[in-house]
Amino acid sequence: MTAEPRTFRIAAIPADGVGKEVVAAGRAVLDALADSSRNSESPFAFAWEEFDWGCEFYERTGRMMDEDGLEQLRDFDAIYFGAVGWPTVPDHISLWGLRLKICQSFDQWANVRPVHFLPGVVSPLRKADDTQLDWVVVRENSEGEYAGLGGRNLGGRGPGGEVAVQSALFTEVGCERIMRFAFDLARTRDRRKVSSVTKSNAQQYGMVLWDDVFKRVAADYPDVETESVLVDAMSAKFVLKPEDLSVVVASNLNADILSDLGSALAGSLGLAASANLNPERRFPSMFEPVHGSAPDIAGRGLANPIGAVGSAALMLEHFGLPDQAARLDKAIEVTTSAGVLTRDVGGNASTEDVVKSLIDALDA
Ligand code: GGG
Repeated sequence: MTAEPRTFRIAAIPADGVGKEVVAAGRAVLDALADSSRNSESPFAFAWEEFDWGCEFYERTGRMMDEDGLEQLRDFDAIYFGAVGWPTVPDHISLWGLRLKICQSFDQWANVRPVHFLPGVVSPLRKADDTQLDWVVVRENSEGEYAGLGGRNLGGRGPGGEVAVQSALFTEVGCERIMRFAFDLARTRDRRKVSSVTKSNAQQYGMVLWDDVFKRVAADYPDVETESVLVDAMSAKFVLKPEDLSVVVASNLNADILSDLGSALAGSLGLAASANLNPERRFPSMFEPVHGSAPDIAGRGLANPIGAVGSAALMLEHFGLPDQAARLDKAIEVTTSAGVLTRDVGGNASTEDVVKSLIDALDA
């Protein structure tokens, strides 16, 4: 007699552009993985519900998601997200109306973005040839430069007279929790090191608080090496001395920029996975590729699904299925090393070709 599968309820939000293609791709791979567990001792399954929110929804309704969208999402085990943004809707409306609304309302304060170098993918980084490179950017995902505090005024002064204020918010609670998260993560890695990214020479309030909290938290982790590096120097270090990195913790904006740099150094933004975690599990966490909606290639079957499938692996880890996550990661490596690569990484495979290869490789 076979056991009843453990079923995970997942809200899929493909949203815009290539988000639709990569979420469909990720779902196909995850369903194949679940199918292959059917006769095992621990079968699992996914119950999907798809939401058509995004920029087309906005054009029809004036909203990026249903008014009670957060209520609808609250009881899912996880959210599987594609990408947000389309040229017909201002980017700040689409980002704040969907992705940031979910991240901030569900207190998904830890955004984990591994920088992973894959076999068969040519990196622009000289050292990628012979040096072991593997680091994780931990992005503070609830405050900092994305606090949404500020405003525009004085437009009445006439053309050229308006002013805008955009404030960053740094709280001790926000800094401390993301730093402890980074240190705990470092303790699980071969290299126990946390690099804090700062800009306290110029930003003498928020970033000095950030540095103070980093020193205080570091004292509780004497077994973990630390460094504090200015964001400008850290961007140079990503290129020139990446072998010295393990866990990089940074504020919302700094980590967003640095993780894009890291993905590009690994070969393409299309490869990069991410998890927006509510570590206390009071709300569902959200898993999404780092890349955006790529309107230039959307709908043409050219999108790289690896970032979305890598994000699915992070979701499986979050569900406590590390062996299944490892199967997905292995299938990704088998696929890239066999040269089944989309255009962004120098190949000519379609999204569908990559999905087929990933599914075939699940039992590799
Ligand atoms: N899948 C990631 C995504 O859709 N990103 C859109 C974007 O513009 N993000 C900017 C940000 O999150 O800072």
